[in-house]
Amino acid sequence: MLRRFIMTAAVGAVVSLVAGVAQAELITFKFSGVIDSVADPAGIYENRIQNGSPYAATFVFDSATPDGLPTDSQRGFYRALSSTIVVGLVTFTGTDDDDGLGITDDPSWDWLALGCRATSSPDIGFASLEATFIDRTATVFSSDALPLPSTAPPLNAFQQVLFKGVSWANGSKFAGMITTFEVTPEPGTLWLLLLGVALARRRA
Ligand SMILES: [Ca+2]
Ligand SMILES: [Ca+2]
Repeated sequence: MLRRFIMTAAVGAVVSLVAGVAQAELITFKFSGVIDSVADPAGIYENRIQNGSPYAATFVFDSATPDGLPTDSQRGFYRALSSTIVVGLVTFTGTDDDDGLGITDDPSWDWLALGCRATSSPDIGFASLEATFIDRTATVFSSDALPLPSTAPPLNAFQQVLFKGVSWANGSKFAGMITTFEVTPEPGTLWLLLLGVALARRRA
């Protein structure tokens, strides 16, 4: 009897914990591809970013982050908790409040952008980086809410996608196609959810 009570209390605690986590879940936006255009007259990238370099980006959000444009129902902006983009042999790390996701849901097009101002390692100065996803059928989004893992569209729902970066000091820049795009819960959050399911099943 006591054991059953303890198990019930434990399951209740985990379910409460999972419910709390679900309300403020960490989610990641990831995209990747290959650089196919580099303009670097001063040679600051040397051989670290060049045609054919792969890149991979990760932006982390709190799913409960508020819309920074609350009075505009067709546009939203959601600040990221962190952003990291590895391009070739250079790691760019987002630095400030401009890091985030912009979304447009209006009659003429639906549009998603993930961008950041970033420092670089090895140090080649600050850069602005941005990925844009455009749907000219205006059907992939039905609101300006932050897309969650359950509602995020697949990459092929967009007709026009592009990733680009510009270095501030000298205008050196690069761009490339986007070949993967996914929105997922953070692994830690997923583990808690699975634990909750396992305990609930055991209880039943
Ligand atoms: Ca808005
Ligand atoms: Ca729309």
